[in-house]
Amino acid sequence: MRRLCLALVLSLLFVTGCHKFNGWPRGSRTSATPDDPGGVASTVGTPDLTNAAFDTITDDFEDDVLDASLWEVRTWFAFSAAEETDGVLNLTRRPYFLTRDDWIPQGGMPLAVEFDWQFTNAVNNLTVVLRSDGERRDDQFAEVANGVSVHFSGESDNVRVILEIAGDGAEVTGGGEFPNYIPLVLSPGTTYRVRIIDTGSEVSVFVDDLDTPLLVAEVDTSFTVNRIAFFNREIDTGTDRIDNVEISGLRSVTAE
Ligand SMILES: [Ca+2]
Ligand SMILES: [Ca+2]
Repeated sequence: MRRLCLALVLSLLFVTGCHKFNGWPRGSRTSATPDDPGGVASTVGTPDLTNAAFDTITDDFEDDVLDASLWEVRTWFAFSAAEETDGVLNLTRRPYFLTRDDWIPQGGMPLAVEFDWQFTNAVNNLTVVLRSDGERRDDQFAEVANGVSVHFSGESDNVRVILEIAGDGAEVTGGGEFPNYIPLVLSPGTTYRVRIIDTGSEVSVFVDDLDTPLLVAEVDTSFTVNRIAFFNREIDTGTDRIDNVEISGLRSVTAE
């Protein structure tokens, strides 16, 4: 009996030993476990303009119901949320808040995106992605895979424009004081009016002063899918509040 007990104890020790600590999983830095592995297929190419026509949409987020005719929400993590409450759109921990339709920037008909933005924690960020399929990178952060990102960093106090092709982000040369970004102090609790104009070859970013761009970035890569996505950080850094969104340009309505 004693020998049997010893064998049991030894085998238990062996089994326990097999489950030795192998380091934290890759997502542990953010406590993030993606619900979806994501895709990184590139969509570089020429957009289909067959059903595109000039249009303008607005949303003031006043009725506590997200307008499914305009928007789609993709949540990569169990804790991500995009909710229409208190008269604004609240983004928490990296949902992708996506236009349902394509908005295609063309030289003769620039795309304009405008909105009010406020964030609640000094280290939060906001990214607005143009010319995007709304797919995420296959990593633990769920940054966007494809499109042209305009990144507003409350954490680093700057604005950057980044070209993403299959998750291979490259900063785009801008026309500001610095080659790849423009410094801008961004403070939590302040409401900013943001305007982004995309001609298809140039992305101009305005904050509060809607006549003078802060940053003009040359980026002429065209994509077959041209949705617009808004998202914030995946870690728990409060909420980004978006309101009074206005988008105008060539809209290609997605079939039901
Ligand atoms: Ca609504
Ligand atoms: Ca509102």
